Amino acid sequence: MNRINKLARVLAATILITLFASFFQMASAQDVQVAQVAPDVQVAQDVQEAQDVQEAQDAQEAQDAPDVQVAQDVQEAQEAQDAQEAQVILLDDFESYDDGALPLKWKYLHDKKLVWLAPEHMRPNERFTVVEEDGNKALRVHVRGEAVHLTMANEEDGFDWDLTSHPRLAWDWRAISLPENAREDKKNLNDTGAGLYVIYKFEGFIIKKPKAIKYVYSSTLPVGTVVSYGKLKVIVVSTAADGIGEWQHIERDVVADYREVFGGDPPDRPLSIRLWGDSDNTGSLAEADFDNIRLLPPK
Ligand SMILES: [Ca+2]
Ligand SMILES: [Ca+2]
Repeated sequence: MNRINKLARVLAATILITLFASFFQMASAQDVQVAQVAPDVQVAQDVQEAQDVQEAQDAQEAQDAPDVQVAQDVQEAQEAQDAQEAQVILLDDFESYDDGALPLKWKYLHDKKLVWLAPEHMRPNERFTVVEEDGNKALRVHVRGEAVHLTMANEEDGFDWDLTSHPRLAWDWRAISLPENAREDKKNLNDTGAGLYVIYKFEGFIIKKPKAIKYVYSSTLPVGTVVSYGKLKVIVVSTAADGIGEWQHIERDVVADYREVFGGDPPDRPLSIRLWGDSDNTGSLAEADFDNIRLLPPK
C-alpha cells in the first residue's frame, strides 16, 4: 500500500512538473511573439509618424510656395524697374526752381539768337513760369497771340541724348486753355496750345530748315493725325476732343516715329528739344503745363 502511495505521489509530482514546464514554455513563446511583433509595430508607427510629419511639411510648403513665388516675382519686377529707372535721363522736372521762377535751364529766341532765359527778355503776352501745385512743380507756358518756344540743346545744355541707347521720349502735360478752332492742318489756323519738338538736323542749300517732328496737343484734330509741312511733321498725341484740364503722360518711340514719317533712320543724336506755345494765327490764349521730360531706354 505504501508503495502504491509513493507511486501516486511520484506520478502527481511528475504531472505537476510537466504542467509547470508547459506553462513556462507557453509564457516564453508569447514573450517571443510579443518581442517579434513589437519592433514591426514600432517601425510601422515610426513610418506613419514620419509620413505625417512629411505631409504636414508638404502642406506647409504648398501653402508657403505661392507667397514665396509672388515675393520673388515682385522683387524681380522691382529690380527690372530700378534698372530701367537708373538708365532714365531727366531733362527737367522743374523741381529745382522756386515757385514762380523762370526755368533757367532753358534757352529762348531773342533777337534771332538763342539766349538763356532772363526776365528782361519777356514780352507782355508770354510767360514761362514754374508753378507749384500739390507739392509738384511744373512749367506753365502762357502765350496770347504769339508763337514762342524754349529750347534745350543736346550735348550743350546739360544733357547727352543718343538714340541708340535712348530711343524713347516721355513727358507729362496738361492743357489749361487751347486756341479756339485751331487746327494744325490749315495754315491760317495753325496754332498749337502745347507742342514739343524734336529737331534732328538742319537741311537746305541756302536756307537751312529744321528737320523736326512736332508732337502736339491739338485743339481739334484727333490723336494719330499726321500733318506734313515738308521737313516738319506734326503728330497729334493729345486732343481737346478728349478734354483738357487733366495731366496726360505721353511716351513716344521717336526712332519709330521718325521712320514712319520720314522713312530711313534718324541721326543718332538729335539737335534739341523745344517746348512750344503757339496762338499767333488765331490770336487767342494758349496755356499749358509741362513736366517730367525724360529720355528712356528701349522697352
Ligand atoms: Ca515736377
Ligand atoms: Ca501758329
